[in-house]
Parts: sequence; C-alpha cells; structure tokens
Amino acid sequence: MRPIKQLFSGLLGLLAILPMSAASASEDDSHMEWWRDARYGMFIHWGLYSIAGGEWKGKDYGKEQGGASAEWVMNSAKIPGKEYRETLAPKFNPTDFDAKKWVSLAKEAGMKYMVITSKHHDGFCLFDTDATDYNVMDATPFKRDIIKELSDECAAQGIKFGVYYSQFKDWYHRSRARDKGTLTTEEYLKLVEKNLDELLSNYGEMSVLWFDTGGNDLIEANAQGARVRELQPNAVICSRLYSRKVPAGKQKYADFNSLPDRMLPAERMTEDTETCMTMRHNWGYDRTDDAWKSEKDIVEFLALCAARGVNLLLNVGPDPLGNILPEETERLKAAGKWMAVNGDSIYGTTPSPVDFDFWWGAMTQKEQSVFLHVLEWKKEGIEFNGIVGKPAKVYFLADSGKKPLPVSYDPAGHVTKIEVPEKAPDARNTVIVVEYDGPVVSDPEAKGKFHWYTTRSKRHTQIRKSKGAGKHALPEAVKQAR
Ligand code: JFZ
Repeated sequence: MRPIKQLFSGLLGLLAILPMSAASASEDDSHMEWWRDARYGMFIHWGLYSIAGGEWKGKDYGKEQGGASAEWVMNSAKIPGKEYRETLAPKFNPTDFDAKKWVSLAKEAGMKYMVITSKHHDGFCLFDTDATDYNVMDATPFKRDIIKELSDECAAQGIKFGVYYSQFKDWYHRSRARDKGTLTTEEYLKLVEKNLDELLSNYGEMSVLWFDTGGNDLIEANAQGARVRELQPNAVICSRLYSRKVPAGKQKYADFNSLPDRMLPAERMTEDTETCMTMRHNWGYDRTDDAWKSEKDIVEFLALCAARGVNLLLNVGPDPLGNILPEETERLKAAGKWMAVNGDSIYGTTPSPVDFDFWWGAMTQKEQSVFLHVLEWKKEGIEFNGIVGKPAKVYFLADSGKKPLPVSYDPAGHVTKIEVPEKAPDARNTVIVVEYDGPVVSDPEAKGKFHWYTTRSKRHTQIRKSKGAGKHALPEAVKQAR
C-alpha cells in the first residue's frame, strides 16, 4: 500500500508514512495521480444475477428483505451451479445494452473512471475467454464481448476503465463445502491466470483491477498482483486482492485501501482509500428494492468522502435488458449538474485541513483555497475554527463573478465567520471558497469533532430530520424493518 506523500508535510506526514515507507519509498506512485485527482467513479454490478433480480422461484432474497445483496442470489437461494447456469444463461440477451450510453452517462455524472463486474462470485464471465465456456460468447444468445465494448467506449470518451474480478470466490468453477465446482483448485487457479492474462492483454489500457474478497493465500494473491504489474504496470490495484486479515504492510501489490462496503470512516485518510456505495440497498439489479438515496444524499456523500481523502465508487445495477435504471440516471444527471458547477471543490483536492468537520458540513482543500461544503444552511452565518489567519477573499464557487462575502476573523481560537444570505443557494451542497494569500495553515491545537456519518448509519450526530436527505442513506435500516 502506498501512502499519499504530498498530503501532510512535516512531522504528522512523517508519522503517517513511516511504517510503510520502508517497502514503498523506492516505488514511484505516479500511476496513482489520475486516480487521486479523479475522486469519483462508476461501479457496475451486472451479470446473470440481473435476470433473477434478487428472486428465485418466487422468493425474494434481496438485501431489502434483510438478506445478502441481489448478486448473491445463487448463494442465498443455495442454487447448484448447473441449475443456475441452465436457468439464466440462455435468457441473458440484453439487446438494449449500449456502451456509448453508459459511458456518456458516467461522463455526464462527472465520473472519471468506470469499474464493471467482469466475473462476480457466480463465476460467469462478461468477456470472451478461452478459460471456460461459462461466458457471454459461448453460454448466452447475446454473444457480444461486454468488456470489449465498454473498454473501447471508455477509451473513446477519455474515461479510465477497470474491471471487478472475483478471484477467490467462484461458486460455479471452484468447489465449496456444500457444492462441487466444475474445476479442482489447481484448475481453477489456472482459469484465473488465463482470465487475468486475457483481461490485461485484450482490452487496451486496463486502469483499475478491482479484485474482490481476497483469500488468505499470500502466494496466490501476490502471483496475481505480479501478473498485473507485468502486463499493465499503470493499473491501480484494489486492496481486496488480499483478505482483510492480511496486514496492510504485507499487501505488496495493493495500491489503495478499499473500505468495507458503504463505509466512510470518521477520520481523514492518510493513505489512498476508496469506498463504494449503492444508490439503494442492492449492488446487482433487484426488482423490489425502492430504498433510493436522494440526489442530496449522493452529493453530500461525495463531498464528505473528498473531505476525508476517500474516493467514491458509486454503483449502478442495470436491468437484464441492459438499461441503467431511470432512478439511477436521474440521480447521476443531478450529481453531474452539481459537479459541473462545483467540480473544482472535489477533483484534485486534498482532504480537510482540519481533522474534524462542522455542524454545517466539511472542507476540502486545493493549494491556497479551502472549500466549505455547506450541507446544512445556517442563515446566522457559517463559522469554522482551526485555520490560522484572515482569508484574503470569500465567495460562492457557483458565483463566476466571485462577489465577496463579508468575513470576520478572531485570532483567539482562530475562528472565521462568514455572513451568508437567508437561504442556501444550493440546498444539496453550497460550496464557499475561502482563499488565503499564502499556504493554508491549520492550528495543530484546534479542537473539533466529526458530525457526519460518524457511524455507517448516522448521517448527522444532531440533525434528525433534513429535507431530502438521510431517509435511505442508512443501509442498516433493513434490520429494523423486518
Ligand atoms: C463484496 C461482494 O460480495 C458484493 O457482492 C459486492 O460486490 C461488494 C461490492 O463487495 O461484498 C463485500 C465485501 C467486503 C465487505 C463487505 C461486502 N467488507 O469487507 O465489509
């Protein structure tokens, strides 16, 4: 794992990187620059499980029922591999699939990279492979290489392309306690090797390898990581190449730390870190899951991720015909409109200059400017502490005229107060730019705490009700519902 060197200069920075620098100082991490600047990508869970939509033989196994996510239906409904394949593969014919539309939508949403499930835990390959006939070309009537069409379109539209690949869990090919796979472990590892060679050789630039749910076998994982470095030295590798039990220092080929699903830690990250988030409960398409997050939830989460130095991989679960859903499209377009005006406060930023956030929201930073992401408005004014010195200029990022906002500064406690209009110009997230006429200096003694998502299920420590936010930002709600 490689720490973000430019993040903290001086002692704190030193502390943050000491334990790991021994291994990685020599390695340059220039291949991480685009990923760090991007901050925000599209995750796509799509495959045979999309046909089932979380249901099997009339029973709903979706996460909204308290079960595992819809893409786990083969496991949740204990479906033998043969039955799962023979039932779903002949029906996989997504004639509405249009790579140009998907990539254009990701771009319109302000996303800089895309990661799609090339092989999920059910073992079905969405690409042309010689390693198994359980793939879209040989086992379905569709016979189009989905990974090829998407990787080509991403290259054409300047979006970085990557694949999710379930290297350890494969309920079809790999034998498990209760279910005999089609291959022995040795044969299965050969399949993975072949698959990786194909994915790393036949689809142009592969920018992200999003391995998922690693096993404990370091040799196996390191062999797979080394293969990626060899064939695609600039590919960014997800820490889930390794199981969470493998200490970070031993995760030789992991480039970024992938947080547990839907998690945003209440702290600033000192290493390259990414979280992945659903727009509703399930990752894969689910017929009955209506727990849609609001566009404010999504814009908020994006800003809070950036404020803590975390990339956000936001998921869509297209339907079995190959359509990204209207509810997903609506939210992506809304986030895109916000990013079109406020992207400067997310792309290429570093985390908050202070290691806490505020009742009203949180901060990101870029050179001599601090961006206040005001998620909850306070007509009495927006106040923050912990940054030394009176700002040179304060204005709304959305205001191309940069009309100054009245600002006062009290050196006692380094408290800055900004006068603001009665109503928030953008209730989703109003960004205020606080420019300094020198490097941003944070007060090491500054006191503060985190207010937002201090736990996975708590949007704000104090605010209970908020217009258009938080209703479904809490995946855990399921449990109570049952
Ligand atoms: C995994 C997959 O099992 C799931 O289907 C989906 O693809 C998701 C993105 O990733 O699920 C996980 C993996 C790890 C954790 C939680 C869910 N974790 O570490 O908490």
